[in-house]
Amino acid sequence: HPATTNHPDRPVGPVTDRATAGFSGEYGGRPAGVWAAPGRVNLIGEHTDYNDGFVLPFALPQRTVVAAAAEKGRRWTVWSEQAGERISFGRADAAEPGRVTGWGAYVAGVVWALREAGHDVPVARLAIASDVPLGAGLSSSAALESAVLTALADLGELELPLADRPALAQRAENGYAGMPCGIMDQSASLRCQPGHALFLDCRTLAVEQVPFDLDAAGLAILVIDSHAPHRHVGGEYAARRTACEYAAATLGVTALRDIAVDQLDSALARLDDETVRRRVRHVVTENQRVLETVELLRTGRLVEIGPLLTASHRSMRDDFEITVPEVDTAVEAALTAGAYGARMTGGGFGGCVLALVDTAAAETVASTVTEAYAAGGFRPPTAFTATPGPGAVRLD
Ligand code: GAF
Repeated sequence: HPATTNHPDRPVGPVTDRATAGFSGEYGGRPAGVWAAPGRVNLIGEHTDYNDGFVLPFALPQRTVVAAAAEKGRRWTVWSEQAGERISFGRADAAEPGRVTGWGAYVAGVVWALREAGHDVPVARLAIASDVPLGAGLSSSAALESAVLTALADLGELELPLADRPALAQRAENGYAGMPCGIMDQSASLRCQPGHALFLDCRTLAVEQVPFDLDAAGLAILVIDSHAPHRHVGGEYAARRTACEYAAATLGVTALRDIAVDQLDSALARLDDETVRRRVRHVVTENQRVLETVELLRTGRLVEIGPLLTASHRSMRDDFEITVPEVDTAVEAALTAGAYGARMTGGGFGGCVLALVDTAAAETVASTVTEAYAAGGFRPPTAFTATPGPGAVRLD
């Protein structure tokens, strides 16, 4: 993928080679296999997944790679290039959430979730390298879970249909790592296909691969990493989720998905808290924007999704209140520079902005954002263009 500006501190060499070399360096010999799972950007549909709603992510070219081999011992051993350390854990650790913490919790969590689901997980040695930026809202944790899950499923020849995998990876994160996320990121990392966005109904888990051929249309998605320090991410995320669940219970529905956009006003009239009303308005209108975006993409009207992206951003800013000045600045600067639409992507409170632009305009949009950052006194952003890549795969 053409980088508009390079990510700083990126290790040298292809990520696959780094994982394989890491395996040989740490354990000796060759891995039995190499697996990869991508980070994602979400085109539209934010904070809708845990409301049983709709999302439309696509897989990034940046991936997390696991080189691994089953082994006879009793402990899983895991080396991470990004963490610069090697950890190990046994069955008892993998049986009890909280015993492995930090980045290792995502690996132990996958072993835990698989075992809880009754699978005979092979003990293994793993070496992990990644190009997915950490803490940028591009789902580095889902990429890690998905790569490890895919590796262990193959090594153990586990009977595990693709459609069932995202829920297991999500369970690792909810139940072991302790983050109450929805199912979008793991679904994206595991189920996306090149050239397509993944339209996922988070209630039924039905998927539709929606064509999203940016190259053919002369368009690009510019991903701008705001580098805003993440503030209160975990607590704020959980608070949004609680507000949505409270609203659904008050309205007598299973989830906010059950409120259609033409029922919004009457639903709002039955809620007495202004903050809760705003949260509901975001979720209900956001679901509708996803449906409209999918409809446009099905008929190849890519440029026309721009206003929906921007409306999504304003809804996150004003109603869901999950943006920060850096991402608001990036969105407005991108629009000023001619983007068709722009929005923050991911859970919020920092992270990345995506902008739909003419390929030829990507550089200009990126530099306009950089200038706006300088004027605002923010740390410089970084940016790259992304086209939809593949979901989790075995590489070797
Ligand atoms: C984070 C979560 F992990 C997802 O499940 C989703 O809720 C997203 O925030 C917001 O749309 O990425």
